[in-house]
Amino acid sequence: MNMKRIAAEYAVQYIEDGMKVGLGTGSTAYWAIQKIGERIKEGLSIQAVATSKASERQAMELGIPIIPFHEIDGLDLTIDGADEVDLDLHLIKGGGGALLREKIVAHHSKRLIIVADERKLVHTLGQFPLPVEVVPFAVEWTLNALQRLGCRTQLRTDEEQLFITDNGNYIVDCNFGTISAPLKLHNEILNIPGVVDNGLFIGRADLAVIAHYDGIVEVL
Ligand code: ABF
Repeated sequence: MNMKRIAAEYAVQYIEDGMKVGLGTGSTAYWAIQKIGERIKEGLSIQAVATSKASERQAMELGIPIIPFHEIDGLDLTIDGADEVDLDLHLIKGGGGALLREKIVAHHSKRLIIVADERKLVHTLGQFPLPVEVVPFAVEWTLNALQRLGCRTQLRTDEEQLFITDNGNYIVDCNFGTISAPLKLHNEILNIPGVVDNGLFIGRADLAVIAHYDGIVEVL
């Protein structure tokens, strides 16, 4: 079994009957949703919201009850992936282009459990280009403002077309190299008009389930 699946299935153990659950996005969260679907067939009773159209489709195919946001005022638990996890559990997310919905869902969850294989664990964030969601209007000026923060920017494409998020925006991948002050950078980026949000999740994760290639599952 692959490490992402081991981490994801381990985290699904934290889900209890009656919970309201946030479903993450990406190839690791995929396995958590699959496992939840299995548990639903065994009688688990939960309500869920998804952090992307892709995860929502997967959940509905598995019979996981997806509920409208107006029917609940928050979530008990969200299980999601990440691109980088540091030892303070600060994250870089957004490699899958879903960072805005992921951050909204994480913000309204009592617990956020991150699932990843050991490759995602880093001492310092930034090796992975930081995804930033921006509106299309005046995007060139927004790119310039991001570059002035000290990064090389790349508008994300998908099969030679500009990548469009579920929210109709663009993703800019920002190469900072290393991010020594993630909270400061997070706030500087949010201060740029045209930026919707960025993939720095500072102090939002409560737990990280890391699957190592020697078979050990580490809970941070
Ligand atoms: C999603 O999962 C994204 O925020 C993150 O980029 C991605 C991690 O990718 P994967 O689990 O496919 O390695 O939550």
